[in-house]
Parts: sequence; structure tokens; C-alpha cells
Amino acid sequence: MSSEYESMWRGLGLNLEAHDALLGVLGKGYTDIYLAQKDRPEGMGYFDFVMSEVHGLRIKELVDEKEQGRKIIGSYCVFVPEEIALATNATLVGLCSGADFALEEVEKYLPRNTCALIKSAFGFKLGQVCPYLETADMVVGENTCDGKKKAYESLGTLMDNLYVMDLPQMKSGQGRDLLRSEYDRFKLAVEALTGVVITPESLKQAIGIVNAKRSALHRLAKLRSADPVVISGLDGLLANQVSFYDNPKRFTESVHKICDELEKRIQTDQKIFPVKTPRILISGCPMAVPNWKLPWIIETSGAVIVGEESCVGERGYRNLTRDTGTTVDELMDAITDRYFDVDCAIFTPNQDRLDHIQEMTKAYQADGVIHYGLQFCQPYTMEAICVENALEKKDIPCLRIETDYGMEDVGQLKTRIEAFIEQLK
Ligand code: BJ8
Repeated sequence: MSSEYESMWRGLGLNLEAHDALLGVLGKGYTDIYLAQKDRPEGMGYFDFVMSEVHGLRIKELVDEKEQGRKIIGSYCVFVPEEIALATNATLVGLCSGADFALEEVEKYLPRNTCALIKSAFGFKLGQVCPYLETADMVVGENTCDGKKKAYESLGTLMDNLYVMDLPQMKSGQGRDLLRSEYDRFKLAVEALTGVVITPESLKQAIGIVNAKRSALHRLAKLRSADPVVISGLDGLLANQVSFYDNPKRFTESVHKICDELEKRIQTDQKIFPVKTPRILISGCPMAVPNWKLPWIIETSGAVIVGEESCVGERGYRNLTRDTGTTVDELMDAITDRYFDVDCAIFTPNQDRLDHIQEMTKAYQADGVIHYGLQFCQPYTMEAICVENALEKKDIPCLRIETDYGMEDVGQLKTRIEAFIEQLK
């Protein structure tokens, strides 16, 4: 893909040498992890294509959209409502942060004991290797964990288009009021950026597009609960990852196509993993592209992943937004209600998440839960202990993992995961 898009990347200010190196690693990882799988649904061909063009065709589409006057908004968190962006005819893209880059440079801005996700966001900016970031007219940061909150102060010195959204930490009346007022402030900022004033019709239409995308993901999630499984966890995760930067309507159609195929697999009792393969639910920090390390270890150690309790997973798409309102005010309320239910570990207390993990374990017929915490992530690694205790009470086996984006601990993780899988058998 390099030569074809070189001038576009240069125009975006990318460091071509570093970018080539990143694409090389990404391509190899994808080949070794994804393309090495057997019996993948044919519909995954679409996602293979999307991944092969992740910095090519999709970026070209965004650049073309910009030329036609459309604005691009980048986001690091599922609390940034895509509905508001779409209602102004802007495009929202997730900024992945799933790989280490330019670590030495990053540590001039952040302490070493910062989680890999935050470091990655800085690495992609400092290394000038992310075309999504460089295409964005506005980058939205959010006050979630302390790490992100403080990191945005420094990130703001590296870009002139960072917008920071405040977020509540408690599910109280005041918390909801804060979220609503922050969404109102965001709406005004997006209207100012795009020059488009949101109407009930445009907001309703945007809610419909995002609800359709989330409904498609619900359908896929439900099919993953089948026993025997009809799609690998790696492929299920990939669909979730792609949902953050693909065109939403095209993505929705592609997911439905896969679901049609999976339904046929269920009808014909097609098996892609041996009968009685232990079923795992992953829970914890989000896994952004190309963070496939843990699922890859799990699925090459004799288990299959049936669901992700994660923002790149069910926590991100779980609820739909009410579309019954007739005024912008009512629809903004519906959006606030929908996002206020997201049970990220930055909230305290966070019983909803503990309950949801148990519900998911049951719904997906999981034999055990692997809790994935990024090293130095206080919200998730602390909450992991509560998760484990809650699961223990229900006799659901749980393994707590703390790791980063490096490959040094693969052997050690594999040993622990294999022992856990043996226990499940
Ligand atoms: S809604 S999970 S996407 S904040 S891993 S940066 S929490 S120290 S990512 Fe997240 Fe929004 Fe919550 Fe979801 Fe901090 Fe932890 Fe790092 Fe994290």
C-alpha cells in the first residue's frame, strides 16, 4: 500500500519512515495472528480488507470527506457520543492507542509508571505515525481516570485542537447533571466546528445510525453465545475494534452479513473449535488495534473467547439510545441516559459492572473469566479484586492478568493461562 498513499501521508505530516515501520509490524502481527486462524467466516474477508487498508483507503475516504467540507473528530473514549458528531454531518473516529511507539520520547512527557494505553496515545502523536490523529479537526479527551486526565494537559501542548470533556465519577443525580451539561457544551463545540446547528431531525437520524450499528453488534454477540462456538474470539474482537473507525452504515451491513453466515453455521452444527473447548469471558481494560496479545494467547492455549466485557466490546455497545423524543432537549436527555449507564471502572461505587460480568458469564455460557488489567491502570486493576471476589461467591473461576503491550511476558502469561484452562476442563 505504501507507494500508492505516500503523498497523502506526507500531506498529513506523517513521518514516513516510522510509519512504514509501524505498518510492517501491524501487517506481520495480523498475518501471524489473524490469517493463521482456520475456518474463519467468509464475511471476515471484509474486515481483513479493512485492516489491510486501515491507513490507506479509509484515510483516503476521510481526506475526501474533509475536502467536501465534512469535519473529522477523533476520540479516545466511548463516552464521546457519536450521535452528536453525526448530527452535524461530522465523522467520529476512535483513536486506537493499542501499540507502543516512540517510548523514549513518550517518557519525556509521562512517568514510566503510566498505563500503556496513555503512553501509546502520546507515542502515536510524538512519532507522527497516526493518520487518524492527523486527519482530525478536533481531538476529544475526557476526564476519566487520573492518568488520562493529567496526560491531556501535556497532550494539549502537542496539538492545537484538543477538546477536553469533563465526566462524572459517581452515578448520582449530580453526576448525571454534569454529564448532561458536558454533552450540551460538546454539542455547542461541535456545532461551532462544523457550522451546522443540530435539529431534532438530524439528531434522531444520527441516533438511528448509531443504534443500528450497536444492534448489529448485539446480534453478533448473541451468536457468539452459541455452543459450539461459530466464530473465534479474535474475530469477534476485530469486529468490535473496526466499529470505531469504519463508516458506520457500511460496518453495520458487514456485521449483518457475518451474522447471516454464522446463523447458517449454527443450523448446520459447524464446529470450529473441538467440542467442550473451555469458554472464556474477557473482562477489563479496552483492547484497541493492534492489541491482540491476550486473546491470541488464550485461543492458542486451548480455549475460546465468547465475549468481551470491555469498551471495545459489550460495555461500549451494550445500550441503545431512546429515539422517541421530538425535541433536541429530549433527545439530548436520551443520549445522556444512554451513556450514563456505561459502567467504566472510573465510577465509584461500580456494582453495575460486577453484576454485568456475572450476567455476561451466564448469557455466553462462559466457563471462566479472565480479567485483563493494563499495568499501572488503577481503576481496573483495583476493581479486578472486587470482580474476582464477586465471581468467587458464584463459583465462577477467575484469573487476574496484569500486562502491557510488550511481548516479554508472553511465555509467563501462556503458562498461567494454560494452567487456568486446565482447571476449567
Ligand atoms: S469508558 S474504560 S474507554 S476511560 S487503561 S487510560 S482507565 S489507566 S481506557 Fe477507557 Fe473510556 Fe473508561 Fe472505556 Fe486509564 Fe486504565 Fe489506562 Fe484506561
